[in-house]
Amino acid sequence: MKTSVIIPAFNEEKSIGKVINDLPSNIISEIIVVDNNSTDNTGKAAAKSGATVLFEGTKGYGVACLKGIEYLKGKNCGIVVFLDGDYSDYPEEIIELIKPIEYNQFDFVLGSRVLGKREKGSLPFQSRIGSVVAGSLMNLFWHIKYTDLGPFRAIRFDKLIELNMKDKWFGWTVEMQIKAAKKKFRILEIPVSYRKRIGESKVTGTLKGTFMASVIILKTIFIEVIKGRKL
Ligand SMILES: Nc1nc2c(ncn2[C@@H]2O[C@H](COP(=O)(O)OP(=O)(O)OP(=O)(O)O)[C@@H](O)[C@H]2O)c(=O)[nH]1
Ligand SMILES: [Mg+2]
Repeated sequence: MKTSVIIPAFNEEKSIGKVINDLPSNIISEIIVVDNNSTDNTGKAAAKSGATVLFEGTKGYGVACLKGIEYLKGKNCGIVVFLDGDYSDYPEEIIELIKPIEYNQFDFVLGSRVLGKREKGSLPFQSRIGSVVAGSLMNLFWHIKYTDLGPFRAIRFDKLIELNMKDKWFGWTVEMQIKAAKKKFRILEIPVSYRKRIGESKVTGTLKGTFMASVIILKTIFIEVIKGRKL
């Protein structure tokens, strides 16, 4: 199946090239970096490493992901993989993420940092707590067991379109997980490794980022609850 990668990135000039270079080029059709109005040279660095660079002026993790999805429409994409641009994930592990979809055993494969090997201090306490709280709520409302809200994930492109993703910020990951559960997709969690990011933290490494992300994630969960258990 044709596999494309979408990397939302904001000010990741130091790491983006490494992320791109560690993705195994033999199994990937296209790497799309969505430069979300960076004030550094993220776009240039990504293009230099061979990625397709899209520019998105409106800030937001989900906005950037949606831009990548729009770009892939009509391009015969089979699997899309999402990945962060800070080099915390191990891009070479993409092989394990896409295999279960290639074999048509699963529709959505989520990389769990909680189940995987982590460098000490790479996954902040607040991220762990956030995953446990969000995971418990999802289990309560939709009877699905997730251990993490990690960014590294693979999904069949046609299934992703079915989800009609909307979130523009950091509710993006949890929205995908809830909607996939509601639609009864074949979902698999596999362990992925995680290390400390390169460059400056913007979300869970900062107080403001953690607060904002927590509010948005909880809001996303409750919106889906209000919408009812079925889509
Ligand atoms: N599109 C977009 N991406 C963003 C924005 N802010 C952060 N990101 C990206 O989202 C990803 C996650 O941000 P990080 O700062 O690594 O947040 P984190 O992983 O919670 O925290 P760390 O532990 O510091 O890695 C990175 O790839 C960032 O480039 C934004 O406003 N727009
Ligand atoms: Mg990070």
